[in-house]
Amino acid sequence: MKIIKLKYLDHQDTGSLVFFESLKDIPFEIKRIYSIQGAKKGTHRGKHAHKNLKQFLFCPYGKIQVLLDDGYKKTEIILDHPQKGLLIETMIWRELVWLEDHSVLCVAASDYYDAEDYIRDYEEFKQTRKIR
Ligand code: T46
Repeated sequence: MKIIKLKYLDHQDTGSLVFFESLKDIPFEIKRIYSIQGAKKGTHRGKHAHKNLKQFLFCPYGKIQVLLDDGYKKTEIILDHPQKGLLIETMIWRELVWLEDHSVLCVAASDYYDAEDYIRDYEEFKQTRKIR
């Protein structure tokens, strides 16, 4: 897990611009981008790990709690500023909680969608972590 502070250009009258570039600001080639919007405060998502996928998360609007677990240690990150990005490496269990209505989650992923890459059972995750 790594927090990456994104570049930010603030224009007082026309808003602010945040950006990042593949292989420059984040350490992988981006193959997929997705976003989650319209979720209410208290929404829980995630509850899985990825075998090979790396992801970069940021929250351009609102506040989202990200709970990370490497099988040994648990960490909590709050995404509450557009400049604050979170890099999640492979084999990290994650859970996300929406702390404000309509918070937006944006994700850049290192690979195309693959349902087989998910581990959605926590005990299976712990076991796989031990042997890796
Ligand atoms: C993650 C967290 C942060 C697709 O068909 N293509 C996609 O690119 C994605 C991301 C999802 N889907 C389908 C798979 C499920 O049928 O959309 C449905 C909902 O996905 P999921 O339950 O995995 O949603 P989240 O919010 O729990 O997890 C997502 C990502 O899947 C996951 O990789 O790390 O956001």
